[in-house]
Amino acid sequence: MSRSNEIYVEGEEEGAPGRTWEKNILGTFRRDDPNGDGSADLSDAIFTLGYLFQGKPAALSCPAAADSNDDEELDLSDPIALLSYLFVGGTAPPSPSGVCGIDFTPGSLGCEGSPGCP
Ligand SMILES: [Ca+2]
Ligand SMILES: [Ca+2]
Repeated sequence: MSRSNEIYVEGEEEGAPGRTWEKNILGTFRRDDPNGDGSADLSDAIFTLGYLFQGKPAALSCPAAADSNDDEELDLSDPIALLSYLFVGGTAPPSPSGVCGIDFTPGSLGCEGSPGCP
C-alpha cells in the first residue's frame, strides 16, 4: 500500500504549550466503499460482514472506510447502515462518502489509503 496518501498535521499539543505534535490523520478513502473497488454496492456490506464474522479479509488496510456510521467502532451496525443507505433510502455515510477524501473527524480507526482512492 502506498503511503503517499498520508496527510500530516502539525500543531501545538493540548495542555503542553510549546510542544509540537505531528499526526498522521488518514489516507484518502470513501466511507461508502469499504472494499475500495471504486463503487458503493452490496459487495461493500458483504466485505465488511466477511471481515467481522468470517475473518476474510483477516485485516483491513483502511478500517475507517468500513466504519460506515463513523462511530469509530467496527461492528454489525456498519454494514447495516450501509445497506440502509444503499437500498432503503437511509442516510448516506458521513464524509468522506461518494468521493475520496480524508476524515476530518479522525479517531482510533486508521486508514493507510484505500485502493479505490488516488
Ligand atoms: Ca465498493
Ligand atoms: Ca461504526
